[in-house]
Amino acid sequence: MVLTLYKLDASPPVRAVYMTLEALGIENVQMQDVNLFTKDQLQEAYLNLNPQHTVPTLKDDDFMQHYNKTNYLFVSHAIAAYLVNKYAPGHSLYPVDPKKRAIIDQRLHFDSGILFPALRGTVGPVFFGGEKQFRPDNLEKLKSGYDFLERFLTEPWLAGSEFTLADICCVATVSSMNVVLPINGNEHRKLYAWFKRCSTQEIVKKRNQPGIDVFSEALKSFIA
Ligand SMILES: N[C@@H](CCC(=O)N[C@@H](CS)C(=O)NCC(=O)O)C(=O)O
Repeated sequence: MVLTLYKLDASPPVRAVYMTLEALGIENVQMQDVNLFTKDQLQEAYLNLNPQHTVPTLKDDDFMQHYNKTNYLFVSHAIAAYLVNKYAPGHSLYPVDPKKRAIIDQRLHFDSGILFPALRGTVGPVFFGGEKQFRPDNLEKLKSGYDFLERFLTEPWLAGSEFTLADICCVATVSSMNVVLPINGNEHRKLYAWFKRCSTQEIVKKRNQPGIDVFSEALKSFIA
């Protein structure tokens, strides 16, 4: 198995893949930095790997052949699911039971379609557009994401009684949102408790927190 992960430590979707790799005990991964601030992702060589020019991108030499005979997979949720399916089928992070998996998939699509775009839309103008403040309408979208999560959380974890890919992918995003708009425990009680619960998980401490620290420092330097 030869895996290469194209990454940027501050990126929430990259951190979701880091946590998945850690949870599955996959260690043999070559790491390749992609500097979004110098627009490395728009270089032709990278576009050949990932026409959507995002991180993370996973190159798996054992993966099916695609365009240009390059082996790649992009979008963190697809990568996380692939890693479990390929290297630890049946793992509790992404169970095969259709009903359990359906709830996890719903949360993954929620992160992909609602939560992460809200975060990206909020920090993008600051990181890449020279703005010094978050726009109020974008902060409203973050709050709306918190409202949804508060209602999803009827059990300890986002997709039920077990920690799954739903928690991994959403906590990667929420931990960055929390830097921008701290979760208020009075207003979002269950979300606050879930976030604390996630933060005590070893994989979150080890593979998410360092990137959060980078994200947080970078954001401060752009806002200041
Ligand atoms: N839905 C994608 C989002 C990936 C994404 O937007 N990543 C950002 C960094 S956090 C990126 O690569 N931006 C550069 C670009 O879009 O050109 C995923 O889950 O992988």
